[in-house]
Amino acid sequence: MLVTGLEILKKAREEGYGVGAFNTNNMEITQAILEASEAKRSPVILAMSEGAIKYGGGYLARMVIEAARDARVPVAVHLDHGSSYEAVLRALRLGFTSVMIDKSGEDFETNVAETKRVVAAARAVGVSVEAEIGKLAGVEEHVAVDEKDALLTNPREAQIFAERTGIDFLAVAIGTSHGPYKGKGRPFIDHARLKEIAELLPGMPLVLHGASGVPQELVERINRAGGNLKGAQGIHPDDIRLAIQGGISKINTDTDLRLAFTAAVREVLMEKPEIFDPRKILGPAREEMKRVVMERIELFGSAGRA
Ligand code: TD3
Ligand code: ZN
Repeated sequence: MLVTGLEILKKAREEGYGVGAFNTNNMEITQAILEASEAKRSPVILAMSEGAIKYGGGYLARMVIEAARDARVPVAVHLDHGSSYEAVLRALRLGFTSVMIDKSGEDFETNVAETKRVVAAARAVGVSVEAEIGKLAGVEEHVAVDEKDALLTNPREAQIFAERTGIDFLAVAIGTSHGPYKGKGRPFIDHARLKEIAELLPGMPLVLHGASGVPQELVERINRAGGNLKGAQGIHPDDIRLAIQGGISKINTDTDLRLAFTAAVREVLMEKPEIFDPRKILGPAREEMKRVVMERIELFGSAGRA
């Protein structure tokens, strides 16, 4: 059933578990996410970026929303990293039940003002809003400590931002980054900073972007089957568990599904050179992604919560 993002995340925050927001841009990914969530009796968030909406056209977005309606678990359809008021309005018109406006790259006052406009529009049609404060990308090991501090979310600023904008959930920067290269060894996650933010924003569901685990087993399979993903590294499962305890309710995962898809497709094409039926190539990829989503659901603690 299709529900708002807040309906899913409010309960998650109160009961102390995380819910996965998995990115989709085609039918097989959508099916993998929903089949896994139904199998685990877990609520779930289907995320689409502007790029994904553009790639698939309006009918892909409508298909994703239809699939969410048909699902036997609560599903929110969410705009990921909306870049403008106009992009949010397009998502609202398509029927999304949750939107993110990401003006974290702008100065604080611009971020507040733009986010407020989106909250006003979304509120009018009962849709939940996520916004971001702090910067995710570029938190590399060679960045100096004081620079790092400037990039990560400032707890007091987060509190003021949430009060002034009226958002429903807040994305924070605590050391994660997008994509398969998140740092060397175990990337540092600033749990102390998260604790401060959560204390200043009691009850507010917090969002962790760039949270993929980048399973080494998948990286190795991709590399063995002709890929090249040297040095890929994700967020440690213990850091995900700790972050959920610390107030994170929505955990964004895209890279892990891309890796699962790529591993399966590479292996099928390499091991079965006689096949040419798209279903025989994409079917195994769907199964591999489903397996990854089920694992993530177990890690987040959302199994059985639907
Ligand atoms: O917002 N997203 C998904 C889009 C990022 C492109 O991969 C995330 O925060 C997912 O992060 P991750 O760790 O899966 O790249
Ligand atoms: Zn993100």
